[in-house]
Amino acid sequence: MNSRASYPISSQVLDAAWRRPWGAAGPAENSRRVKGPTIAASDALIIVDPQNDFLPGGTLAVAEGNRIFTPINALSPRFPRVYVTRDWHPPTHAYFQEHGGPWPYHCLQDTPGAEFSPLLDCSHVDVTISKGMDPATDGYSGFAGTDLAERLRADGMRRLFICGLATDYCVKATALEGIAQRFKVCVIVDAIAAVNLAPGDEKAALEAMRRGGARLIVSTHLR
Ligand code: VGL
Ligand code: ZN
Repeated sequence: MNSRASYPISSQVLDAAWRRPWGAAGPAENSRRVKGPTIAASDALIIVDPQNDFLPGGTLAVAEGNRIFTPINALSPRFPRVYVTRDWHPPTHAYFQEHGGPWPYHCLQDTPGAEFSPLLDCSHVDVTISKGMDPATDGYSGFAGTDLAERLRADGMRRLFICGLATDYCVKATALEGIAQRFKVCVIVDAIAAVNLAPGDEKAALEAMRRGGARLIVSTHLR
């Protein structure tokens, strides 16, 4: 597969993602000597669903969700354009358990659970994209039913650096759809976190993104 050939470091980053070397103190593996991509004028940072309901205390909490904010807040001032998506559901959405779907109520429009986490520094966000409004589709991808692709193209963006929540749903769907939309896609593994309904979900999602052509990177490798 040429994704592997073009990105020789990717398998090391995948290993690092299982071992989770990033902690408060910062890991030896995150040495600046490792060369990651250099941020360019056509690079977009896409922050997926950094919302209260996906964080500890929320209705669909990702256990390790809060760890994404240190790397995200450090990166956002360095990108030429920053896009944030938000899950923005009507209560009638078919995938809520109340209507026979898989999920508890979360990110209902105009509720505190749908607000961005106070841990997110929003001062460098250029564009907010709302998704998941159509009650008939899952709306996991930031591209689903939105004008994200058009906005990115109009802004001259060609490569997407994806972070946020959750690895196994909206991050994965957004990364794979970004590739399908002909963008280059990098996923920042220390700036995402998984729901892990089943224990292997996170690993499977990372592998699916890599197989699909996404480059997995660590935030501190970016130059
Ligand atoms: C998400 C489940 C339901 C996500 C959104 O942001 O990953 N997951 N809605
Ligand atoms: Zn949702």
